[in-house]
Amino acid sequence: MDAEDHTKPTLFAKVLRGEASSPPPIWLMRQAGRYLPEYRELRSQSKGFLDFCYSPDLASEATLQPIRRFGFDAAIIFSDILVIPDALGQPVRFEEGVGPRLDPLALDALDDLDPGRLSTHLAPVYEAISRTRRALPGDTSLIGFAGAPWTLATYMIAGRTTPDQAPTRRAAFADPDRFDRLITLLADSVAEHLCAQVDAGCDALQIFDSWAGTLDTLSFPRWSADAIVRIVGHVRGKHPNVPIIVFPRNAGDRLRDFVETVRPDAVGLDWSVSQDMGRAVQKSVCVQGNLDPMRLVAGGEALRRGIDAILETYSDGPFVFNLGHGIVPETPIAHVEEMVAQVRASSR
Ligand code: 1CP
Repeated sequence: MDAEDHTKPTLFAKVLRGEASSPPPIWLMRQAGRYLPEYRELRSQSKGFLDFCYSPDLASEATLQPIRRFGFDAAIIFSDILVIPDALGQPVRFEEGVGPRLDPLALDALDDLDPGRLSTHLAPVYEAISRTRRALPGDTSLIGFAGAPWTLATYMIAGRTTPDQAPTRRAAFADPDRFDRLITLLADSVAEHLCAQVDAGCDALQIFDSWAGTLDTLSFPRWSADAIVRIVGHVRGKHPNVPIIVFPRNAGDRLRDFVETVRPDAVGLDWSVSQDMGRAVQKSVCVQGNLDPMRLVAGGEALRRGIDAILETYSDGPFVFNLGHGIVPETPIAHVEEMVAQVRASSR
């Protein structure tokens, strides 16, 4: 791939700013990863998953692989949301077939976290971004990302994935003042990391609040929406023109208030978001996503119908084609090719 001029706004950037496009731009959450044989081959060259993320050559190559294969409109830098706790001094390990493992953080040990380490610890991520930007075609955007404070806190406090985030909900309700301090520390760390990714060459950002749906009605505004408001404020203060996508997974009927409070440039729709809700939020911001990743695994009629329904619902306004959550490792590559072809052949 030849590096080209990337000073012109890409199709993806124009749509995030509110233009409608048919066909829409397309990329996939977790588009680099285990469903690609070339990723599995590259990954076997590195011992641990985080070592892989901190190797600029490998991380950059993994970012470019799905772009070469499918020509997506945006690349997302190959990294992980858990680099933030790792950088703050709470080491993260990934166990094969098990997932992330951390020594659980107690809320009375917050002073052990050290935001002063972020920029040095994460320097390899920024190096990977600069290399990737140079190698990408000019019409392909490069997305930087981070986890939202609530989602990061769930891994830091439980030390692992849990189905309903009960350990973190209990800890937060038991000691809300200390939990607020953790959320604020994370919001400021995330804002710093996102700004550094823009400085290194990213032209759009996504904030993943993958576990937003586990918060109750009282705590959702405080620990999901308000924490993200703080991040968006900091990032826009430094980089007013870089579009920000926020993905509050399973926010349910709180999505409308979330969008009004956070005012992102775009909002990611998980696959449970109804057409009515999706269209209502699309009146004020660009929407992205909504396709159940299992339709992409199944393929055939289930996939074609799912794609058609989403294009029909959202193509009149600003819309980015994507899944309602990350692509799963068992996804057949042929189904991804068919999906890209169907989306690119569509027009209003
Ligand atoms: O060895 C491997 O290949 C491990 C699998 C893997 C991959 C490919 C992990 C471990 N992380 C990643 C990369 C990753 N993670 C990206 C890369 C860029 C791309 O999208 O192509 C991104 C954006 C993420 C973001 C991420 N990591 C999220 C938010 C999105 C989501 O899926 O909700 C979360 C929650 C994580 C934590 C994480 N990292 C890895 C795993 C298996 C998990 C999830 C564990 C869980 O289910 O809680």
